[in-house]
Amino acid sequence: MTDKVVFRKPQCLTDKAFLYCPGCSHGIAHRLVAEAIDELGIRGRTVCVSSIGCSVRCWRNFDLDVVQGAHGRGLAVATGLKRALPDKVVFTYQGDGDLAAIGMAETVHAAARGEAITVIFVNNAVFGATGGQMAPTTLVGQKTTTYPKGRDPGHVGMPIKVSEMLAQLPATAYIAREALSSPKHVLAAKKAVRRAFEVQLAGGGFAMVELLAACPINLKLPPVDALKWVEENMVRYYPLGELKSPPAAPPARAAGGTGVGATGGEGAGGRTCAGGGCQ
Ligand SMILES: Cc1ncc(C[n+]2csc(CCOP(=O)(O)OP(=O)(O)O)c2C)c(N)n1
Ligand code: SF4
Ligand SMILES: [Mg+2]
Repeated sequence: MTDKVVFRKPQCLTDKAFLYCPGCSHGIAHRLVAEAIDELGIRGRTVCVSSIGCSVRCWRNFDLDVVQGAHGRGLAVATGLKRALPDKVVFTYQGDGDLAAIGMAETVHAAARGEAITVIFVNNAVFGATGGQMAPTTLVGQKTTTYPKGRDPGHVGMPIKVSEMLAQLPATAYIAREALSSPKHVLAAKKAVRRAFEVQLAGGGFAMVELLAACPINLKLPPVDALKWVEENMVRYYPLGELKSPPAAPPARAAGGTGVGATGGEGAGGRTCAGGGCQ
């Protein structure tokens, strides 16, 4: 009798332990990305552009080629990679401080150009790695080290809904938001992550999945309560689901082109600081 394997570590993950705090959502996000790449059979030609937040050392955990994009520059690095090597599957893995604060310009312009890149955007509503400063995504009233009395919209404005903003750009192909707060939501997140890779493989343009995530250490909550906080507070402000999805066959684009209206081809082309100070 042979054993039937029902669950195992994805091939795309190394044997190295995650260095994240207990209850951190980055480990779940890594697993979903790894599973999607395994299932699509693209491990040999996928390149990750890593973040500079707590997940800066995701190269330890992804058994893939990984290039580190300086803080906020992930989508500029990924643009160069995809345009130079259009046969590669290129994705960025970025936090909210990275993608939506210092990297907002790179994000908006890569999306506006319709770069054929997959973006995994892990939004935990805070600069996790550097000790819990306010991010553009920090919720109203949420206490951070830089706004200890809570975010005051009269002073710093409302949190930015990045997915909604990018979905209205004509050249974006796929934009979805899911949460990593419960098994039901994690399953939905897995589908969205896979779809974001499929869109790139089918020759579509910019594809992003925003994953609402928990940073228990900076929320100063136990892991289970941090997940509840995501579900009760983040999901209320950042609604889940697909904001934009291409029809079954997404518009094709020319290798090396900028995406909009092009045809043919597959597409154009440390250290981790868990809860503490980082570079
Ligand atoms: C150019 C540059 N500026 C600032 C920093 C310091 N820095 C490192 S991580 C980080 C915040 C990361 O927050 P986020 O992207 O939300 O990731 P998280 O740790 O929350 O997953 C900052 C400001 C840096 N590494 N490089
Ligand atoms: S500080 Fe937050 S984001 Fe960073 S590893 Fe810890 S829980 Fe995760
Ligand atoms: Mg963050």
